[in-house]
Amino acid sequence: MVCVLSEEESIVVASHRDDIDGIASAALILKLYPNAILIFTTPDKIVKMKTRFTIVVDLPKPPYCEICIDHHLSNYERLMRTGALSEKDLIDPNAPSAAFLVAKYFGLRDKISNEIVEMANRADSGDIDEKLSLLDLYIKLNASNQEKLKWVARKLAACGKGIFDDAEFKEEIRMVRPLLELRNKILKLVDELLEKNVEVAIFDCRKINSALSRLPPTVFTKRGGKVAISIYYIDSGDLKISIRVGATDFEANKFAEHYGGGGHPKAAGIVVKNEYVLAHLISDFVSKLKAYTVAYVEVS
Ligand SMILES: [Mn+2]
Repeated sequence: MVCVLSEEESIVVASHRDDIDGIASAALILKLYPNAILIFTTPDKIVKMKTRFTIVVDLPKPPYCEICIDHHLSNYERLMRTGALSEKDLIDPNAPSAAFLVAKYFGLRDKISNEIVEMANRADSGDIDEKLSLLDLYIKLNASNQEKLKWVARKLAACGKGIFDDAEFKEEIRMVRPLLELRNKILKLVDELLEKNVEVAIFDCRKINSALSRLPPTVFTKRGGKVAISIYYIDSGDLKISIRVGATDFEANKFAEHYGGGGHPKAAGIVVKNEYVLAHLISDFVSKLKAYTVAYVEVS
């Protein structure tokens, strides 16, 4: 599928702000439309936005959107259910990444585009080496900084995997290096819990850098754990709970909705106003999953 948009000046693109796939998808669009207006955001925010988007990538389709390109099953199911899927959209839950679909949609086959897609595919499948980890952490650390995210998307569009040899990029990621150690520690911790047959984990991430706060439950459920949550602070100073679900029928969104949060069955989030609500929420969570072996872990 090759699609060429005409009026480049008015192209507004939204992409996922938190990971390599989102930034890689934006980078591919920049290769075609260097003057596109980029907005990096989150799944919960995009669906409430009233902006007219030309292209929305790696995110659920918002109300005013010409083309949505995504690989999340939850987005696909929602669009099928609401009848909001259009002929211009490309939603393939079997695709290895959203960037893969962007390249396919626009017929991008040059060397740099292929490298960008490969990086996104590896990142989304969890096949991450040290270099990709640094890029991922850099993105997470700058998740609320639009300018930094645009900068890295442009770098990626210009250099492909050559970004890792770029002097400016190397300088930028120096501050990320210390986090790499913590990241490896978290991966080891998760494996140890799974070896001990822990099925449900509560990760208290209040003491670690917020760039890594959602990593423990994500990896835990990807590697065989049933359900996991992490507790951490967000920019507003409020507490946030992220819920991730593996191979079990516990529904993250149902649980989250009860506390004013939301999401989909496999991933949801809740903003908690105080410690009292947090205590209640955790005891409720544990009692709903009492059939499993539950562990509480303070990550530091
Ligand atoms: Mn993705």
